[in-house]
Amino acid sequence: MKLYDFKMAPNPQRVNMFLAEKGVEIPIVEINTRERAQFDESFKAINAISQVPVLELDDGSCIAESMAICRYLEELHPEPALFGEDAKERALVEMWSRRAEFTGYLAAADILRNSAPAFEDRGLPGVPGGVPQIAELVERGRNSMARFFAHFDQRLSDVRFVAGDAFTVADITTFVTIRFATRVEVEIPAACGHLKRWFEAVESRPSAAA
Ligand SMILES: N[C@@H](CCC(=O)N[C@@H](CS)C(=O)NCC(=O)O)C(=O)O
Repeated sequence: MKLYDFKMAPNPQRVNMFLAEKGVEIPIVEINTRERAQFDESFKAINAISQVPVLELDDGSCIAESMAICRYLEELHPEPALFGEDAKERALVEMWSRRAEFTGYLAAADILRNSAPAFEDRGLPGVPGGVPQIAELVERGRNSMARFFAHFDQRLSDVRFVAGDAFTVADITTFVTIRFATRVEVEIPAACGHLKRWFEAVESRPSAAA
């Protein structure tokens, strides 16, 4: 098994943190997306849409999409359970993971990809011909992030972790999203004390450095 990965990029970071929480190591093949390695023909044979991460199994099958990879790894290494232990927990993990990804991660990605000079012509991932930046998406992304912060702060006023009592993959997606947003100077607002408390706790886990 091997993992096509780029440590600087947020979706690979979700898988890396997941693996660290499980205590599992997989050989890494670095695909440096800053140097456009995702567009090499050899990598396109691994993932036709030129995105990382990808897990290649020993039989040559390739699994892309961070959450598909994590679900596969969860089945191989069930402990600690990071997708929930029973029907209710699994549903809550799914609910909060999707909210983190759709309202948080995609907004942060919109801000970065549509404003950073390094992402000029890279408005969307994995498009070799380039995608122009759209300035309006930056403002929309900032507004979405503000709603995301407020919503998750409210949630964390009631519970220890995003999906409930236990640390799960929903915390991983939320944490990686917030850390990613700091690259475009979007920080947790001072008023979101519950979210800040939670972020500092997750940041101190060894897996955060994976
Ligand atoms: N939905 C995919 C998204 C993968 C993705 O967007 N990966 C980015 C790195 S975070 C990438 O490969 N970017 C290539 C590019 O910018 O062209 C997942 O969850 O893994």
